[in-house]
Amino acid sequence: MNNNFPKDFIWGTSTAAYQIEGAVNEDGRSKSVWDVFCEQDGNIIDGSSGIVACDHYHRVDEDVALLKNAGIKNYRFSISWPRILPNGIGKVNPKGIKFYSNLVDKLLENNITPWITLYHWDLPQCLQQKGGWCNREILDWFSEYAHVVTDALGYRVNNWIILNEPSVVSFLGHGLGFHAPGLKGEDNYLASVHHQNLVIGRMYRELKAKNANWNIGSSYTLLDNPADASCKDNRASAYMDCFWNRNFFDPLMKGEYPSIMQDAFKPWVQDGDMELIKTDLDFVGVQHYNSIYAKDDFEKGLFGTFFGEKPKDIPTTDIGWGIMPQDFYHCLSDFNQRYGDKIPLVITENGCAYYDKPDDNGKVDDARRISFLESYISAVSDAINDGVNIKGYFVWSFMDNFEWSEGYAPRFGLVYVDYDNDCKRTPKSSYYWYRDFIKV
Ligand code: GCO
Repeated sequence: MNNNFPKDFIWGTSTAAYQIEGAVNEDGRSKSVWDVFCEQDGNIIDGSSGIVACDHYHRVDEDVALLKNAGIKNYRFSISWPRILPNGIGKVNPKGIKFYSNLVDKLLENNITPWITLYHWDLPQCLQQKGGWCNREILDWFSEYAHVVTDALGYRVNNWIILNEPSVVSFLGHGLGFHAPGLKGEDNYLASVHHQNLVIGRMYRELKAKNANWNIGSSYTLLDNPADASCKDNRASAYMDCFWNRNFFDPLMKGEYPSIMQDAFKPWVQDGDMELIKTDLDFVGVQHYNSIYAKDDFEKGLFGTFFGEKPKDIPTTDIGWGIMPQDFYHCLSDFNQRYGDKIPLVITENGCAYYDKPDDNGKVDDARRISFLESYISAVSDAINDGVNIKGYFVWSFMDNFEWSEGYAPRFGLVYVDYDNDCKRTPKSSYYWYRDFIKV
């Protein structure tokens, strides 16, 4: 496959703190909601947690060298809030700052541009005890945290992602209870959506006022609009579309919640909120893996809506997620039609999970990942050719890691991690393929 993308197209890879760092009890870090969620029986399929993860906390030099050897020029990672502010707010932990400061220095020394996600799901547990995302005070807590991080790193870092996938935090974490903090119900769902939307609007303005040169966005899921997919259940499809896409993009781009959700959100919306949320971010980060189908389910679902079955004839990755690059293309062009092309998109995550392991010669030949990436990157190229304003693409993930409730079985990495052998790293075939593909 030839790389016909513009010369200034941004190619990168992504990770997240809790999924790779480990060292959860070291250097003054306090517990996050994910530590606590993992401790509770039955929440994580294999009973695992991020206690060790990829041990990245102790292997920064090795991991930066791996990035460099793949010619990766942009690396997206997240900051662990409980490492920086173990009490959620208040006293700053200098050892937490030092860890990320050193990582940033190492990246820059190797000509790798950092893209920092301020929040990738690991809320300090002490703030959860005060209501977490359901408490409107989180706007102030988040602001304090974001200023501590940007004060410490902002003179060397230009690219900021405020939140990662608020849809997952709300739907899986506050609506259905499948992710931390394990809350359920419509009220928790609605409060967490609205407060995350407000945090994005407020932090964009505050950080931009601090440094107008920063490139500031936020990352969202972008899933195929299920009402257009083969799903026949239109009521449930319309709600699913709201849960994954419209409850976030409509307020951000149009300053209003989708009409079918407006009454439900009313109790949480105060004067001026929608004006604060409607924001011209510098870029919208979009992340895509799978298409989601919907069905009516008034017992298990939220607003009577639960996951439906995907059609049987769809090819899948090893974890059963559909391989549907045409749906990715459709999402991107649909986004353009709904919201226009004024704000550039950056694909801040896309990737696939396969179980490939080292063969007898120690080689991890993940040919299926290469063909997955080729087909999805082609979809990005087609979307650009059809006028969608896309500036970059980041593979999820740089290395295999802790896949939340699914534990360690799903392997999304370009680099294999041998969890039974001191987290030894082995670049897979896709690592070398990506290196050659993005070479300028
Ligand atoms: C997400 C997160 C990542 C996941 C990845 C694969 O989108 O869920 O940003 O942390 O690991 O998406 O599921």
